[in-house]
Amino acid sequence: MAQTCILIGAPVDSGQKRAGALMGPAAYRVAGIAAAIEELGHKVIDRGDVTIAPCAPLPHPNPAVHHLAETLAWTEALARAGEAAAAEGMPVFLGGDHSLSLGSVAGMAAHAKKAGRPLFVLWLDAHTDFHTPESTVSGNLHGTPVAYIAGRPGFAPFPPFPAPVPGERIAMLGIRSVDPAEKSALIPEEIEIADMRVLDERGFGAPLREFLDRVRAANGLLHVSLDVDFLDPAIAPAVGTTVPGGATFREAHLVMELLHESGLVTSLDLVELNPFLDERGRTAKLMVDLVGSLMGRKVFDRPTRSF
Ligand code: HAR
Ligand code: MN
Ligand code: MN
Ligand code: MN
Repeated sequence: MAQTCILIGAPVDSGQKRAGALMGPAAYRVAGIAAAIEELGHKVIDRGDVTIAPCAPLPHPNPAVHHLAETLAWTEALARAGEAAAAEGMPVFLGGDHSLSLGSVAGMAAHAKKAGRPLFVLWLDAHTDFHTPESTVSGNLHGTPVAYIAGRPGFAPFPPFPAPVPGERIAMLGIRSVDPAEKSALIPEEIEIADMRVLDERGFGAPLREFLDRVRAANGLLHVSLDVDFLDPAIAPAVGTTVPGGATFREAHLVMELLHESGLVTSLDLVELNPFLDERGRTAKLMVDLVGSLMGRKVFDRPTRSF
């Protein structure tokens, strides 16, 4: 089905300390993201980059937390831009570090609430990003969005999350780096975590299909958040937080192909690309290629599962 994709540049780099993620939106455009989507028969509207005004510093009781004011400003600006875009098509957020999902998913949650449909979130990441600003040790707020989305307390001065997503509507794939405070907070949650141990044994297809079946049964909206470090660093070096043992080229494409076949994806984040760390654009190009699979590129024009 032809879609209208709304590209939203989110040059956010306040959620971590390594400079360069703010070049992400430009790198995706240079790598041809619009053409890759259009050649599959979809319409693309590029809204350009969201901006924020200069911010006065905001203190936080956890002294590790840094760039709180900027991250808060991005959250509000991206939630607004995202909610507006969701009314017109499928928002695609071009990041920017993963703190942008504090805003992108807030916008999708507000949209889902108005539409009277439940929002589901698929987190494709090496990390669980389940810290709160109070629990983070690094102070990097890119490690917090899932906790915000799930409605964990401890996010002041961020606005309350519009409609917190219960754990059973969140799934994580690719997990292989979790901090102790995140682990203990995740234990009572019903978030489905397919870590690499599970994926080595079951593959990516079965756990993903189980989650997609639940989204379909609930007539849900589905937000996909794709962190570059979901991928193995051997194929995707352009990220500040590489963790060995990630998804291979084929595994990542399978995930995207299954998402396409499901017809359920209503919004997408592309996060953590740091073009300054890339090798001749290969990571940006791979991410664009994966978006192609998500939007329907296939070898033959028939569902692969009919084989
Ligand atoms: N858990 C670690 C921290 O909070 C690492 C978080 C890294 N997050 C990302 N996005 N790169 O997933 O600092
Ligand atoms: Mn992440
Ligand atoms: Mn990550
Ligand atoms: Mn970090």
